[in-house]
Amino acid sequence: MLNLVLFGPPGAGKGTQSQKLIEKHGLIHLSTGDLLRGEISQGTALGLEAKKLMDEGMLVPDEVVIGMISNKLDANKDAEGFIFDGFPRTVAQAEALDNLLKSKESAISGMIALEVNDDELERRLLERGKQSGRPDDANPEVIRKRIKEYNDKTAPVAGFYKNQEKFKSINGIGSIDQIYGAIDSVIEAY
Ligand code: B4P
Repeated sequence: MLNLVLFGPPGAGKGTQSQKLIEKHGLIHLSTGDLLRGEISQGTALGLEAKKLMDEGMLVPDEVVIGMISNKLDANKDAEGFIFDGFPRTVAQAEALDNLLKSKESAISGMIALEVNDDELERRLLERGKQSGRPDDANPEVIRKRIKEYNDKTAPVAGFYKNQEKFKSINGIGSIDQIYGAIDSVIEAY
């Protein structure tokens, strides 16, 4: 079973590369950002609560996203593996994921981190915001807040996987295909 964490700051290319990976490897794509946006578009109570935080560039509470991932793991018991995109985003989420997978006699195979500098992140997200209408991509202040949240709360998750010798970092600047090639050669080694 291949369980991959795709890691990196907002706009690093996690969602973009996940789409290519699921086509080739037949894994289930679990993006907490997409799941939360699904709740928002359905107008659920969870979605309404999440929207306020997401529009300000803040993280949604751990218990909310852990609950969503737990439900998805239960609903996909026969999966050949998962790509976790945008999760875990805190050390508490990483610990919870380890426990959820352990209870299913499984584990994370590895984390691949996409390295991209802040100026390029801001440029990409503002560009996406022009077409997507995502409120969190439209405003430079919110984008900077998201990058700060990443540095404060999410970056330490890399240490969690380094301690388990499951961390690999990749240059996230270049063409989408070049970056995909680099990710794929890491996966081949698992
Ligand atoms: P996400 O939906 O995960 O948002 P993201 O980090 O912006 O997505 P991603 O990084 O995948 O974007 P991509 O690079 O593909 O989260 C949104 C919000 O949800 C968070 O701020 C938070 O509030 C909440 N949330 C989600 N998960 C949570 C969790 N676990 N805990 C708490 N809160 C949570 O795309 C960016 C752009 O770059 C695209 O336009 C793409 O085309 C472009 N791009 C990609 N690769 C490129 C390349 N190589 N060159 C040029 N452009 C490229």
